[in-house]
Amino acid sequence: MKIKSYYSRTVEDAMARARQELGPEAMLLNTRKAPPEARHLGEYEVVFATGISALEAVDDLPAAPPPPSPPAPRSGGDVLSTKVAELKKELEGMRRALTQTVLAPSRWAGASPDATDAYGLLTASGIGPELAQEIVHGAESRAINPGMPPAQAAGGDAAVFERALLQELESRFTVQPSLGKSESHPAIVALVGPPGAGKTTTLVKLAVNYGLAGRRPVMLLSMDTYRIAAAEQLRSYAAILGVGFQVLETPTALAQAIEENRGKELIFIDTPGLGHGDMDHGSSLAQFLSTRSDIDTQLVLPASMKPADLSRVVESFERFRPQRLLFTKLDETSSFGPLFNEAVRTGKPLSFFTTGQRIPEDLEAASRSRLVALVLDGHGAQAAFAA
Ligand SMILES: Nc1nc2c(ncn2[C@@H]2O[C@H](COP(=O)(O)OP(=O)(O)O)[C@@H](O)[C@H]2O)c(=O)[nH]1
Ligand SMILES: [Mg+2]
Repeated sequence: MKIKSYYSRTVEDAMARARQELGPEAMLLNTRKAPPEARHLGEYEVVFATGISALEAVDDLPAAPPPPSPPAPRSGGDVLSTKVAELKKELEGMRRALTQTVLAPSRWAGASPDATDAYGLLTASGIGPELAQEIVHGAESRAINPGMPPAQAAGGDAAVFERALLQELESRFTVQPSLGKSESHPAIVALVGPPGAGKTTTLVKLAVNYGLAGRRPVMLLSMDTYRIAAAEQLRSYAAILGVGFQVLETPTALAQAIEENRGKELIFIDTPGLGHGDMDHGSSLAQFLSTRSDIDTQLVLPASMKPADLSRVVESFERFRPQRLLFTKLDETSSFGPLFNEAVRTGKPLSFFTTGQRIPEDLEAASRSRLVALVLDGHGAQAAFAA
């Protein structure tokens, strides 16, 4: 067996060189930041082993009984089994000596046990493997502060790494918990999204917390004439709250209602929930909202949605040109990675989170530290919602 290190500016580059030279049989043992004494060779080091293919099973053997040996001349068998035992020992010792071992992408390891744990935590929360690796690399770079003693620089200090990880996660997305375009008065907010996402209830929560609570005059407009009686839900809330309410059938009527209510401070527009099959029904509204630069269109998405569905829904609502993402039902999931993935992938700021059915209480301004805490401790956060 032969062990060889490759150094380069990026892990990918070092891996590519190793694979080119050693071929596909070589086994990746370790990926890490190059130690300071080898840093001049490249920022990252990847370690490969070759010539172990016949012994791959050895990896799992220490606890298992040895397989029955085929009938062979006794002396030859002894030599072979001694050799195998020696190699097994060597391999096991090497594995322990390495701080981490990479055997499969799902068990990717960083430069330190902290990095490996972080990767496991991020992927377990639903963050995509590639993004999780990028984040851990980013955190490792942050943790290596040239002004620090080498022990900390090598990532030995768990607290340093943890802080770096939090900073790295927070740097990956933005939040903008506000309503309306800054240049527009009144503030006009339209909520769009799939059926049942929580648009109508969220709109009422926002109207109470950001309108009524601050004595700002509010108008509620509903374009939700797609389902029978859908607008009635909002009409009854408007009556309870004592705020103006109108149902509009067409974008032209909506534009006119906005003009008539210029004296208000906040105008909320509720829209029909459009599923995959009914996007055509929303095309004139999409056309209208995507071209009105004074309207702040926010895409409402349930945090509990499956990752693949989430991405598909985000794509299909692009025609509305939503500027921000508003996540609902955070109380219904314990993995917040998919939400994080979308925030990173789209680059759209997060505006608000809703955390339950209570109106108006279960609403939060989106915050970066909050989402990062949720990603890292989903189940703990669940208990907090339930409280
Ligand atoms: N658990 C939970 N349920 C919510 C939340 N927000 C809305 N809902 C519920 O989701 C359902 C659909 O809400 P609705 O506002 O009518 O969705 P819309 O079709 O997008 O307008 C209702 O039963 C709401 O009470 C939330 O944050 N958590
Ligand atoms: Mg609704």
